[in-house]
Amino acid sequence: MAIRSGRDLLHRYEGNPILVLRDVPYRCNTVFNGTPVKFGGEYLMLLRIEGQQGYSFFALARGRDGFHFLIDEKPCMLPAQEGPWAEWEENGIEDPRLTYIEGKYYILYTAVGRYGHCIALSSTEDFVHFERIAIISEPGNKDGVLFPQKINGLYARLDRPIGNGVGSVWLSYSPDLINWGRSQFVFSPRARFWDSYRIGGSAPPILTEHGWLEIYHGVKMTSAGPIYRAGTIMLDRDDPAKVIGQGLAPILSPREDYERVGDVGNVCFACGAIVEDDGDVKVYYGGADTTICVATASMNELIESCMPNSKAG
Ligand code: BMA
Repeated sequence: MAIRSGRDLLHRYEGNPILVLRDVPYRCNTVFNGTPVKFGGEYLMLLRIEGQQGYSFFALARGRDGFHFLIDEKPCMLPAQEGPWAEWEENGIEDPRLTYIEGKYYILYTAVGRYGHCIALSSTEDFVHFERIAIISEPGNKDGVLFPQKINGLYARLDRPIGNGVGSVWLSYSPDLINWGRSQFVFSPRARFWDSYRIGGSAPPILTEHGWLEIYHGVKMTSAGPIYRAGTIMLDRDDPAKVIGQGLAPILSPREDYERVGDVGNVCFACGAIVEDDGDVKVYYGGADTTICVATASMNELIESCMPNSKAG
């Protein structure tokens, strides 16, 4: 497919941004990086909110159409300030990613504690009670996304450990979601490209007829600072360490004011997507670490973006 200059593959919703500071029913600094699910006939979104004291926690927003959301009166998960989790979470919890698997919703998120960033796992069945399960990485790892089904009998996740100063995306397996191993390299930043400086998983992988579609974020460093964009990569269905195809161009780049201007400018940071029955995909992302936005594409467009010869659909 031809790359049309100046146009992103994802189509922004004309009502963007869909959530901003004034939509939060209490005082805080920013709302951004939300992860969506469909639950009981509603769209729910687990959001990252940064409090005025400077660290982040989670809140829940609810809506009927995937475009209009109301944020609950109170946060749903605060970083532990005492007890065994405090050392892992006392500086905040960030960037949740929700995956439904075997009757439960699992949340992989970044726990920011006294040793740095780790990947943490919590779960919920009802979005009222949230259960902390385990810290599932050592410090220096983030962007954990859980696959929505077992692969060859094991749970699987992508993450982004920093090795060698460069963060690459890796795949790991687990028999119980707590003990992880068999780690394998998947992909790295690409020199010269829009994702040359940093990469990381964004949305939990989506199963397609061609394999696992991963919407990831890529960062280019410029003289004015980093630019965060979204892109696509296709991973083998049975062995997701094998890359089947990767888009040359991003599917979303910061262009609108709400992506350019904010606490961290020039950021489109996706944390999840909803695949609708008609094949439309709604991708939810934070704009400039200050707003929540949504943009859509058809599943076929997303597949073609990373597999130009697939003739998807
Ligand atoms: C990443 C994460 C995201 C954030 C992005 C841009 O490293 O911290 O939460 O949106 O940077 O600041």
